[in-house]
Formats: sequence, structure tokens, C-alpha cells
Amino acid sequence: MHWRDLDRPSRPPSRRLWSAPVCWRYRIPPAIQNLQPSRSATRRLLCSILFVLAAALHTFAADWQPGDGYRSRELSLPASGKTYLQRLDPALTGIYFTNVLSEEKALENSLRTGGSGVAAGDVDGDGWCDLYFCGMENRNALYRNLGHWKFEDVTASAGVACEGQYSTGAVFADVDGDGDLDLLVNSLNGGTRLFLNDGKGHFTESTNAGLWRRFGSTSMALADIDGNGTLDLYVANYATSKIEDHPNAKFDAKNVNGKTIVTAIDGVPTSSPELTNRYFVDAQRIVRELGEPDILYLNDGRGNFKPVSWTDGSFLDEQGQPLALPLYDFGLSVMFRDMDGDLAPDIYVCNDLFPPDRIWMNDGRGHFRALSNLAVRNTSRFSMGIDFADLNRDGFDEFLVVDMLSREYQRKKLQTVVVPMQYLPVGKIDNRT
Ligand SMILES: [Ca+2]
Ligand SMILES: [Ca+2]
Ligand SMILES: [Ca+2]
Ligand SMILES: [Ca+2]
Repeated sequence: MHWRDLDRPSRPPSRRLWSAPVCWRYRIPPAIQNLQPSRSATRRLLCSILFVLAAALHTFAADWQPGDGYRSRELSLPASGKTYLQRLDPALTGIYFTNVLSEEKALENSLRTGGSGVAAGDVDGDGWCDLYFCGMENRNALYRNLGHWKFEDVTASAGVACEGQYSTGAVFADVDGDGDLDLLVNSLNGGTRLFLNDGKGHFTESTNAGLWRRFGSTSMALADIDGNGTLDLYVANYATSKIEDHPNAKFDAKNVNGKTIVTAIDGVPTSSPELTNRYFVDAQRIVRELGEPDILYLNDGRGNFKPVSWTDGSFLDEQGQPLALPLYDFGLSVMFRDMDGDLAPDIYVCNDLFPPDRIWMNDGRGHFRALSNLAVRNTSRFSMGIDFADLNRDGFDEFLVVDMLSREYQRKKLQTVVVPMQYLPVGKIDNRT
């Protein structure tokens, strides 16, 4: 949901209608310098030049407003016809990428139907924004922007095909601080891969970067969470597979203090790393499944990552107490944004199904506390994606979370999964879900 210009070079990276300050230099052309006109002719010439200059300056002032490190102007729209986005024919762009998923592979694992992401950035430093697409059964693709909406598939020479994995998400970011955009790619059951850029759009995989190569990772976000100048990384994880896709799965269970505990699934003990803390039996005696924990990594500035513990006090709950366990949520989307204006990037994580979205406020040193339940009263049931922007121009960001449910009330009721109604005691007002 973040836009970049594809049809004009951008160096330094810029958004449409925003650019670096422009320096103007005027020099009288030699033809004018050599003239020996009369005084009245000279006055007329000077007046003409001043008039042209004044008109030019007036036009400049009316169009572009100077700012601190940028300039801006209002978008002028045509009086009629189509405005903004329109679909471009692949024959024009050269982009023929399709995310391929057969019915057979989708039935094997329903998580493969969740779609795949795209990344945009200038990988070869020519000023044109290039595009990277993720595929499920097919390889990923990097398209180099040639300008004027023409693209060239350079996947093979760039070394970023990622064949043989179900790729879910990607992002370009300069993680080693050498000035070029590196590439991070997520996949189902493959975690996160890092590809370092040589500055010309050729990538080499960094296989010892400290990134986890398991979990069903979905999307990523980067920001300097501890203020040391290095880009840190948050990876949202969903799950690698779901028990709904295994209708004949066998559960072993035992009774502990009157409570039914799942001990194994298809013979795999729930004490194994992939299954720990992820299964419980609810009041209706239905086995419920939780997701895989997300991972927040600190970057040493050279593209080496180290996970932050969920339970060492780096994350505090709403009451300010350290988390006792990681959060086994179904993470789909994550975004960093400074929500309280202290210049430290906070985190919003969109979670599918019953776990609520997580909103983490940063103390500026990379320690996070869950936002008060009373600050945001509820979050969406099936959060899919998020974006922030100052919609009403009061200087404070609003945010928008998208959900998969229909906007039609009747359809929405049919789409809602069976979740027991929660009856809250009188006075209980701080529930977010
Ligand atoms: Ca480029
Ligand atoms: Ca780099
Ligand atoms: Ca950092
Ligand atoms: Ca606002």
C-alpha cells in the first residue's frame, strides 16, 4: 500500500510531487551581452527580462512550496477523463508475471492461497524503480525498470529466483549500510532469506545472517528501533500448515488437573519446537490451534541479525509486566510507525482469526510495551493489512486496517467462523477483542 513512482527516475528516492530543493542560476546569453542598444532600448530589454523573471518566479512560487529539505505542490487534475491509476497492458510494460498455484497444491495446504507480495526499489542505482514479484509454485521475478513503463526480466542474472519455495513476501532495504538496496524474501516453511546487493542489481545470498529459516513467514517491516543507526527487522509469522488441512490428524491427549492437554499430533509430541504452546482444547472440547511467534531482529549494521527475546523484558504487557511466553498469533502484516510522536518507531501487527492485533509502543531504546486496551477499543477479527497516513491534515496519523469480511451485513454473518460469544461481567471494559 505504499506507492513509488515507476515512470520517472528518482535519485534521491522521492515521491511524486516531492523533490529535493532546486538551484536556479541565471546568466545573460552572449548575444545579449554584446548588444550596444540605445538607453530606451536597454530599458525595454531590462523591463522585459525583469517581467519574464517575475513571471517565472511567480509561477515557481505558485507551484512549489519550499519545505525543510523538500518542496511540494498541489496535484493538478485534468477537468475530465480518467485520473490516477489505470491498468497497463503487459504488452506495453513487459511484465508478464503471474503467481501460479494449482488446485492440487492449494488443497495440500490452504495457507498457500493467501497470496504473495511485491517489493519496489531501485536495485541498480539508475534512478528507476524496479519491481520484484513473489510466486508460489513458480519462481520469483525481478523486473528492471527501463523507463517509460518498460521493464526487463533480469531474475536470472540478478540471482533472486528463489525457486522451489512458496514465497510470500519481499522487501528491499539497505541492511548492510553500503548504500544499495538488499532483498529480504519470506516463504511458507522457509522463514526469511537475505540477498545482498553488489550495487548493480546482482545479489548474493547471505546464508549466515542469523535469520530463521523455518516458520510460515508472511510480511516484514524495517526500522531502527533502538536508535543506533541500523535497520532492524520485524518478521510476521502465520503458520506453516493448519490442522484444517489434515482432517484425519490423530491427537493424543491426557488429563492434567481436570484439564485436557494435547500431547501429540500424528505422533509428533507437542513439546517439539514447531508445536510447543500451539494447541489447546476449548470449552466445547474442540482442539484449537495457535500460530507461530513473530520475530523481531536487531541488525548489527552489517546485515547480521539477532532475535530479540519475547520474554526477557524487551516486551511488556499492558500492565507493564514482562511477557511470560511468546505470542502465538497468526501474523499477516506488520508496519512500523511513530504513533505517539516521540520519534521512536512503534509497531502495529495485523493478526488473523481470534488473536487481537498487537500494538507495541517503543521507548526509544528498542523496548516495547503493549498499548493500553483503552487507547484502541477493538481490532479487526481478520486483520489482513495496515497503512498509516494523516488523512485530515491535522498533523496526526490515522491508520486503516483491512479485513477479509464482506461489508454487507448478511454476508458478513455467514463468513464469520464459529467463535463462541463472550459474555463479559459488568464493569469489564478493557477487553480489546
Ligand atoms: Ca533501477
Ligand atoms: Ca546494501
Ligand atoms: Ca537498530
Ligand atoms: Ca490526522
